[in-house]
Amino acid sequence: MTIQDPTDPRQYDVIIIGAGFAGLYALHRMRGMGLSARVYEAGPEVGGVWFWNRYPGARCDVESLQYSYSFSPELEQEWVWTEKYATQPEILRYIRHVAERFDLRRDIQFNTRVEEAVYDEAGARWELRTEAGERVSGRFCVMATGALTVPQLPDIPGIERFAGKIYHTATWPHEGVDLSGRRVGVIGTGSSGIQAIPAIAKQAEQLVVFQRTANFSIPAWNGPLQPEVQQTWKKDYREHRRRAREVGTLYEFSDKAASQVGEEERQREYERRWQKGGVNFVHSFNDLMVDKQSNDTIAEFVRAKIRATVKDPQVAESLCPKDHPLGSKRICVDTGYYETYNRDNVKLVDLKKTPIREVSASGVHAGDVHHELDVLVCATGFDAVTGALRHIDIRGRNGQQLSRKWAEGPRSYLGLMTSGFPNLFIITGPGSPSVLVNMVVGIEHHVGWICDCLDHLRRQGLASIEAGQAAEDRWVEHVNAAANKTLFPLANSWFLGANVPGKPRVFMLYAAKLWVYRQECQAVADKGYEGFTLAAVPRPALAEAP
Ligand code: NA7
Repeated sequence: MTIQDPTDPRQYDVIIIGAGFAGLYALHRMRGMGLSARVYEAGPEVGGVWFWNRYPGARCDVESLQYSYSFSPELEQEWVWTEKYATQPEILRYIRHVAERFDLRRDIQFNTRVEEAVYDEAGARWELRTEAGERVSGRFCVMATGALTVPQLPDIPGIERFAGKIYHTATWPHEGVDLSGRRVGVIGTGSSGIQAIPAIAKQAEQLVVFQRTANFSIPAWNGPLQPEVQQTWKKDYREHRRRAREVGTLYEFSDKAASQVGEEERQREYERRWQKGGVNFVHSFNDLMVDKQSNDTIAEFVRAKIRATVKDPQVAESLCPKDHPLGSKRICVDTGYYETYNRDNVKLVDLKKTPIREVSASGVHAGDVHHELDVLVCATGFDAVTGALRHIDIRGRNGQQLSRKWAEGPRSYLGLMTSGFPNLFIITGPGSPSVLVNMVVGIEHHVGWICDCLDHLRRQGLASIEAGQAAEDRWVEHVNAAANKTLFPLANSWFLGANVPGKPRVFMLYAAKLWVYRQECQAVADKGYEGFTLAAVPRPALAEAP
């Protein structure tokens, strides 16, 4: 028996917002539990961030064999990845394949942006309103809205006067952009800029890069994924997945501290890791994210690589990051990024020395120089982690607005729920490891926890769960304490909301090891959802398990 009201087809057990990796898996699992679930997706297709981010060079910086669902052994065996790091089109093909294979589309409503979600206390339901005015309701609401979904445009004087085309990397035109013969400016040198710049440099007549903060980037050494490598990995997939659940991504973690080995051993290890490439570099030693002096040694290694690669010493010096520890901003992974600055058609503008004064119809004025441009590419990032939630008017008990509650920074319990907002779950939201680990692993964990929780409510004849205030306060302190043990707070990063003017500066992620976090979540569940308030509201219990 389902509790869906047969007289009103728009009443569901669960409403899921977003049809990216998180929303699709939540739908699959909840449908499997016999719940009526409906997904609302603003875009016209599945994929979330992988649907929108189509800029030249866009690819994942987690290896493709790991950046995929683990819930179906058949799926992981049948899907064949072509490169070590998958491109955006390949990841989107994979997500589409998952939607078809598990027949998910029939429960997804596309082109539907949810504008408002209000908790009706009397009925114990979430009432949602879409942009088009449609109203739907669900006993539970799952925010699968993603951490990097609200693009951040730069607030530069005069930008609206620019006569050429302006593109943001996160909303790149689906038909592509022909940049040949064009004078292109790129603002931003985070992961997106660092991936896009080498690709744009090959197409454009001239490329001017406007850099506010130099970033650390590690070579990907990307290439075709050899069939024998893939087959060997797939033979052991269960074990790889089991270990990934403990650590997020199967990097090679070191049990040595950089501070405890000699200079020669440090350099040897850094060089070995550099030659392997990718984010794994950050794990060369186990104290790099907690000991500034140790971090200085790896940061200097990368600066030496930049100086050895970039021919113009002044340009090389501008490209050397000096104002934040390596890894305290999201480390970048590139293909030929620093080499790109040796091309004749590429110029770097160091905004620390020559800030942008204004944008005019014909280009960008930085310092005393006017750079004539036909196209401006903003690789300026996102209103990250909380952005998508801030853009929906979410109101909980007593009409409390989530954006008001989080005005001084997000507050959650386990990163999964927030007090005053019963039956509202957030996937990979603030207060959880979120973007600090492989997102697919984090998503599968959260969806699994939420499904176990719904199952518990159903078995106990309960219908409502809400984070307790005291438990939430303790969790927020715990998350802050974990961050303060690391070097993360030393950078002006989007992890802290520092890239969005007016956003409170709070480290939004839980920086503990993934296995610690998973154990903490499990312990709470094992103790009957300790710290949460569970209630049997006067409504029928959830549908019985099939
Ligand atoms: P990021 O990492 O937030 O990078 C944005 C870049 O844009 C960064 O270099 C910013 O400099 C720069 N920026 C932002 N606003 C301005 C203005 N007004 N003027 C000049 N430069 C500016 O976003 P990405 O899209 O590259 O990457 C996001 C994540 O997506 C990535 O980490 C992966 O996980 C996938 P700043 O450093 O703030 O000085």
